[in-house]
Amino acid sequence: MNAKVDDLGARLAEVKGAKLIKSFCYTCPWQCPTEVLVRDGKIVYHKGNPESPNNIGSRCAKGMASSYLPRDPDRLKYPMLRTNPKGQPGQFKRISWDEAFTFIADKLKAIREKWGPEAVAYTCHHDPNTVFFRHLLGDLYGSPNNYTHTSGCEQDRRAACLTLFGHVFPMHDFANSRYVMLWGMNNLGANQGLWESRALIEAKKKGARLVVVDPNFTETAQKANEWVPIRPGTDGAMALAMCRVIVDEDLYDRDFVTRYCEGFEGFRDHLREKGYTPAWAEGICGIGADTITRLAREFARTKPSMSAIFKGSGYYTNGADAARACYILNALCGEVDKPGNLNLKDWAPLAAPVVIPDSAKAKPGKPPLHIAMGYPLAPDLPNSRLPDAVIDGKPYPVKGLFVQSTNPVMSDPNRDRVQEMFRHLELGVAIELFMSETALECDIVLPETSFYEQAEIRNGMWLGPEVILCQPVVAPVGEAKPLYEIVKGLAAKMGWAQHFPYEKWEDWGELMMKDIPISLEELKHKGFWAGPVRYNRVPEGLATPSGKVEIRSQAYADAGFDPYPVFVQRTVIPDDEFPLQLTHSKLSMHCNIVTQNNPFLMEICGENWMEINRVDAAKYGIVDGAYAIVESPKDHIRIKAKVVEGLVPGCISVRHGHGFGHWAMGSVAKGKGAHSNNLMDTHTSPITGANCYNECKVRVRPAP
Ligand SMILES: Nc1nc2c(c(=O)[nH]1)N[C@H]1C(S)=C(S)[C@@H](COP(=O)(O)OP(=O)(O)OC[C@H]3O[C@@H](n4cnc5c(=O)[nH]c(N)nc54)[C@H](O)[C@@H]3O)O[C@H]1N2
Ligand SMILES: Nc1nc2c(c(=O)[nH]1)N[C@H]1C(S)=C(S)[C@@H](COP(=O)(O)OP(=O)(O)OC[C@H]3O[C@@H](n4cnc5c(=O)[nH]c(N)nc54)[C@H](O)[C@@H]3O)O[C@H]1N2
Ligand code: SF4
Ligand SMILES: [Mo]
Repeated sequence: MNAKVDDLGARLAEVKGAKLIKSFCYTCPWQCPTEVLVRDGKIVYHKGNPESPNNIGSRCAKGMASSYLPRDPDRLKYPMLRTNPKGQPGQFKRISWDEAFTFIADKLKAIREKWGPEAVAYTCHHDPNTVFFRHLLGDLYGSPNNYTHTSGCEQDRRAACLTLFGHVFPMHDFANSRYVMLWGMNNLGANQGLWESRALIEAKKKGARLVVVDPNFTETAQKANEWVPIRPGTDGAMALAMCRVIVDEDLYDRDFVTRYCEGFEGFRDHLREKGYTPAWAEGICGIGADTITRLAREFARTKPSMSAIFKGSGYYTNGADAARACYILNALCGEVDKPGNLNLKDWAPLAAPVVIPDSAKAKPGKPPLHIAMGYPLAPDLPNSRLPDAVIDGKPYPVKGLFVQSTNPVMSDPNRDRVQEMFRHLELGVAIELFMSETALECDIVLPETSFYEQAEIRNGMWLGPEVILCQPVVAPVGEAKPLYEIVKGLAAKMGWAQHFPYEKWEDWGELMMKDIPISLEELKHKGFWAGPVRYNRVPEGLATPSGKVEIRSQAYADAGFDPYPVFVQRTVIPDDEFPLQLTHSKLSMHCNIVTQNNPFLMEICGENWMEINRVDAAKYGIVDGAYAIVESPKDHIRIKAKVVEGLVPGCISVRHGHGFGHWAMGSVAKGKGAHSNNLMDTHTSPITGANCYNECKVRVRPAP
């Protein structure tokens, strides 16, 4: 007891008088603003920024545990150059930054000379400061292939939002909603953003009805008024049938669809011609026609309401139109961008951190890969098709690849093919915190600083326009550099030093802030700038080709698809030999791949597992808590089983499959849990180019 009191006293003394620095957390993509207390170059305490409208002072366990990052002994400390041939586990030697920049610049010049600038591509996930690389590789080098990792993430949702609303990333105004229908969105598991999750719970306390459509009885489903246990990959059928009820029973908002929607009448005819009725959908999704009809009536009659998706339907090849259909429910009922709806958030007018004159800009000679690959509607690179370009030269050869803050060997489907891809590159560069599985396949590995060691200014993920600031609070680990310094060093070797003239981060920070109502100094003091939340932007005209909500999409028609959403079956259907459908969902205590080397989080959740329904478990001899073998036509994994009641029979759910089973990364992460991404083949959405992680059939048996 006394020891504890003494510890507390010592802790308080440490915190008292420490310097408070406003920053943000980047452990997951939701970037909660924070306050970090620093003393003698060490983080002594940190918490959410109580003034910020997003997280209002709170942080999740992942965020709180994240201050381990700058102390993690497994972090990369120096640039490393490969010393052995590719195809074997990489061996590396330490080199200087100058050698690293020279090596990369020489390769970049050689590739441009021989293959053209488009033969170099860039992908990232958590995209701290990626904007600097875009100026270097895009504007100056001339590659049109600067991408993020969206095809591994919410590519279908993004495409649906762009098509319908001309908006890339609507937020969710749960707080004001009376009826929330979530399609495979597990806010209380993968906390979509603390403030959104909190707003959802608050709305529910105030009496909003929450309906969760998900094959799994998730953390969010457990808190819902109703769980709709849909069969995997069938959301499109159910949403289209709900649309049909709303149209046939005259429950739609006539004024809204007439004034602000493109193609309502055509859609009504389309639903009837295709026979999209609740009775038809029942046979596909396993939800009774009477339930579908009732949900449609409830949704249309309760206002304000919201139908929202994130990743759930996007795990399948038919996910793009499922996403469109889920969102059209909002449009039919006139529930778009009003309080309690999807919010077509304004972005803060952040300027570029560097100014490249037009005269210095290179002109790309070829279209970007996603266009050349035949995915004109893809909002980002169909990255599981990248191996086709690298290995087979289709649609054109890619010879150089930068991967920053992304670990595609772990996170993309079909690991074998992704590893094979890296072995065919003339230049593979990983910009990483750890010697990741992907870094192991590269020629050169550059250590980047973590968000505790660098600055960044970016748009925040809140309803209103918001600028958030990340400030360096501790010294870089080893010789790690922030991306803006890496770009500057590389630019100098390429002969473009004059375009990156900053000496310190505040120099580019000032430039970015020039159109924001507060100065950089004020931003440092406050940590964020938030503008007013706005609603009702639909009458102002949207950023779609027609300016309206496009229920009918000409862009789809031009690309050879039905201009209205249709339902087709997913690609991989279980059979006698592989009778179960593989599905995935994320864990509350981890975020993707970035958290498994954190000993605190690993103590709470040290391995992943697969969930299986009691009926299937009995059939295949699977015992709760024991290990099982999950086998697909391609590979198998050994994973702990959890026998549950709440999972649709006929499928299993692997929790956080891509973030466990590390064979590299760090000493804490290595060897824990199972990695499911080599079970599946490459399946890509024909419309958006999204990776389809659940297009996979499996069988299970007890592990020997
Ligand atoms: N704690 C935590 N937070 C995170 C992350 C994390 O790893 N951990 N990751 C972050 C990232 S990168 C993202 S993209 C988001 C993801 O946020 P979510 O999309 O909410 O997360 P997932 O767990 O992928 O949720 C997918 C859900 O879809 C369900 N599902 C599977 N197939 C179907 C189907 O056919 N139909 C329907 N209706 N549902 C289906 C799964 O059972 C699962 O519950 O979360 C972010 N936040
Ligand atoms: N089977 C299956 N696979 C999936 C999913 C699934 O549900 N099931 N979900 C998909 C989803 S939604 C996503 S978003 C992707 C995510 O997968 P990825 O795009 O690979 O991204 P992350 O998992 O966030 O991070 C990968 C790497 O970034 C490094 N890193 C972390 N912070 C920093 C930093 O500040 N700087 C640098 N340079 N590196 C850093 C980490 O060490 C890690 O190796 O995975 C997808 N893969
Ligand atoms: S929700 Fe994400 S950004 Fe916020 S504290 Fe948790 S890990 Fe950090
Ligand atoms: Mo994601």
